[in-house]
Amino acid sequence: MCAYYDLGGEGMAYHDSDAKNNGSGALNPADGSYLNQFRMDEGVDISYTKFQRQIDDNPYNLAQPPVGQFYVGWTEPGEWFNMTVEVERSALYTVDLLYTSNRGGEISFDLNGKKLTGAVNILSTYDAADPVAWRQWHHWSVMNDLIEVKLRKGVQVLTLHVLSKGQMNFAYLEFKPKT
Ligand SMILES: [Ca+2]
Ligand SMILES: [Ca+2]
Repeated sequence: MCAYYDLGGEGMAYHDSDAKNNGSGALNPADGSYLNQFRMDEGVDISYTKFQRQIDDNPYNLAQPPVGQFYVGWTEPGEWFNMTVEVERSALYTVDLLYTSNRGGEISFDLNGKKLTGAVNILSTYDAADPVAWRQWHHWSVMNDLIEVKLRKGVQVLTLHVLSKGQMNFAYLEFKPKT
């Protein structure tokens, strides 16, 4: 889950363009609820899927996200975040991504601080048929086999970098062992 990126703050666990969380405690007002206040004092911008008024359960989805699914949004080129994971089994994994992207873009990954991939192209989920302008940020899709990564058993740190265009929402990465 991208919104469960590492602790440690700006410059250590992530880099974000502004110190404000534009989702938690802002777009989603601080009302005492877990969903609205999740990591509201962090710079990474977090929101969650809403199934009302066809926000994230809209007819332009290419994949249906779960309701109440946290995601990292308000992404800009140059931003990144670390995800420390406990790998149960050494294997070659394929990685799927649940996301939205209203203009396409590029991301890349590091593994344990070393470059893992070059620029990975993210397909746009823009759909001119949608009459609601802001909903271009809410057309969910899955990119299957986005990358392949050889992971060793134990604790590993993955970094997701936003390289170009931004405006992508990242919900989760799903790892499937290939070997
Ligand atoms: Ca921010
Ligand atoms: Ca941001």
